[in-house]
Amino acid sequence: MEIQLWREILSPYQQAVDELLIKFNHIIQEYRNEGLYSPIETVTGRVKKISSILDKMQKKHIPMNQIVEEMDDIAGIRIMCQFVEDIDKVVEIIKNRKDMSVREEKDYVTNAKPSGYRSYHMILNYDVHTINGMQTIQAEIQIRTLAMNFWATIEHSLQYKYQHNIPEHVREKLLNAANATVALDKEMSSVRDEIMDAQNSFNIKANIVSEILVNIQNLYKVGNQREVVKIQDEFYAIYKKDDIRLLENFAKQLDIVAEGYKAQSLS
Ligand code: 0O2
Repeated sequence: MEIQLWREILSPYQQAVDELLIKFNHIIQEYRNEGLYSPIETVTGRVKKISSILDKMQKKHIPMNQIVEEMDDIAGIRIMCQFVEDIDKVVEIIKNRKDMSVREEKDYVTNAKPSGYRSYHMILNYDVHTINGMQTIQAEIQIRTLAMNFWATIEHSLQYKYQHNIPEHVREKLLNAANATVALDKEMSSVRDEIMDAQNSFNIKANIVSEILVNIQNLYKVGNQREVVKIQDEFYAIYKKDDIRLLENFAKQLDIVAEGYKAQSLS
């Protein structure tokens, strides 16, 4: 098939991947802006390579005119979570969205594949609006922990190296490694609350500090320079004390000062 035709076929898939990446990254941002722990750690996406599409068409006997209906992973999104529990949360977030409709779910977290592969898969119907109108395409979302992702990435490379015929002794090692990731995920879950607390305090502190710095920066433009330098020194002194409540109080006081200047400039 002509390259130009492939471009036309794949263009809405690229658009879907781009849009979905923005949406999932925005979810991460929203959680962090609120000083909350995000169930999504990172997200990646890709459009399947033409060579991989051709391989799959051959393997599954899919004719060219059926690929939109029958190939569900041309647009692929991978969501990485820190903890197994986060996977359920992400599934719930996706199910509650009006712009993504779930077609199919495969739970390889509860039911690992014989290879040891674990991941939660969702096939979505997703509408893309292009200059040629709206098109509904399928997208595959793989949701997994960082440990599951580590294993799957290595195993995928080995599948490629051995052309899907991994020798028995290597397969055995991979199964042992898969069991180790199950144990690792379990251990991590047992300290989840503590890790989340630490990350929440980190996010809260980072948000307060950035709020304070924006306020100080704005005061430089409108305030008395000497007073602003004094405020800045005060901030450094409080920051060194490493006490979130002191920082919160300081941010509140600074808000009042900033409001005062705003009122002055308006009157
Ligand atoms: P790629 O190169 O990642 O795109 P099939 O699509 O025929 O493989 P099915 O039932 O349609 O099988 O979908 P399934 O089993 O849910 O697998 C879809 C994708 O999940 C695969 O896409 C892989 O990305 C991933 N996956 C499934 N099983 C394994 C596994 O044992 N190891 C690893 N590393 N990944 C797996 P592709 O097209 O096979 O590969």
